[in-house]
Amino acid sequence: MSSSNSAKKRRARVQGGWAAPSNVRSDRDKPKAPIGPAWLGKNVDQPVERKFVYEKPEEDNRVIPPEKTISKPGVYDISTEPSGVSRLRYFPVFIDPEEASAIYDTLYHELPWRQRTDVKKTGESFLQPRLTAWYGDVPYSYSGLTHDSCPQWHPTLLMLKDRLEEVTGIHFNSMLANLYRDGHDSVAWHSDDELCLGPEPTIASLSFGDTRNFELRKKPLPEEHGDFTYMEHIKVPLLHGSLLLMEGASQADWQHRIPREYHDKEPRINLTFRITYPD
Ligand SMILES: O=C(O)CCC(=O)C(=O)O
Repeated sequence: MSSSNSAKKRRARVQGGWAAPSNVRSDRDKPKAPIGPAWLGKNVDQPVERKFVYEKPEEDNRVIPPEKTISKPGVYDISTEPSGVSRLRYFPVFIDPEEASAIYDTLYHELPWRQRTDVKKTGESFLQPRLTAWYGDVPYSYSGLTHDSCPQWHPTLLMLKDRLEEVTGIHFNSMLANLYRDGHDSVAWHSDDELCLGPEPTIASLSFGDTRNFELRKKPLPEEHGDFTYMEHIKVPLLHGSLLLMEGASQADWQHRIPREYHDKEPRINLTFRITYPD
């Protein structure tokens, strides 16, 4: 349907319209000169009774759900859909603050941090507003950029990977590190749903440094055309030394981001451990 036709239809839905039986042509559509024998147009040319029909505009009674905050340790089933349960597990003190500070210093100085170029859906490229580093036997590609494989893990990362494996029972083989230099650094709404991460990836996210808000929003149904207004929103202020696990359908059904802050923030390092499968 063309956009002008759909605009007309929309107006008619709100204000009402001149209705005629749908199997009858309007005067405007009538052929100028008779085509074919007279009997052919017999029914078509009957005078039509038309009356104004008022249609009440559809009411939108939905309410915007209030944002929820997760700050206590626990297991949170944030949604259950045909795709499965989306589950978060939050451990605010996974590593005690003193050890977390030592880990932060090591990673800040010793990881090969780089600012990479990302590509928007429009094809426009831009510098990511954060620094990153990738470790894994296989390369990792998303939104037009590729992190080369890096199988030589830093010893501190290996130690953390072992600790996570003890707690989760999962043998992670890759890790994306993010360094947010200050409150201006951020990561935009996205899901970690690349094919190479498998269908229901478990992502283990460790945080060091200043607290930043990790936000999640539920994905709308296709008929909402990307409108997130009425979708649930959750905020998790990720503390120094905390662990957040995202499991099940949490990448299929939710997006997440670290928004830019409008007041001063110290740097923060985030490590997201994953299982990555070769293409
Ligand atoms: O910094 C964070 O906590 C989130 C990082 C993230 O979303 C990602 O690496 O995909």
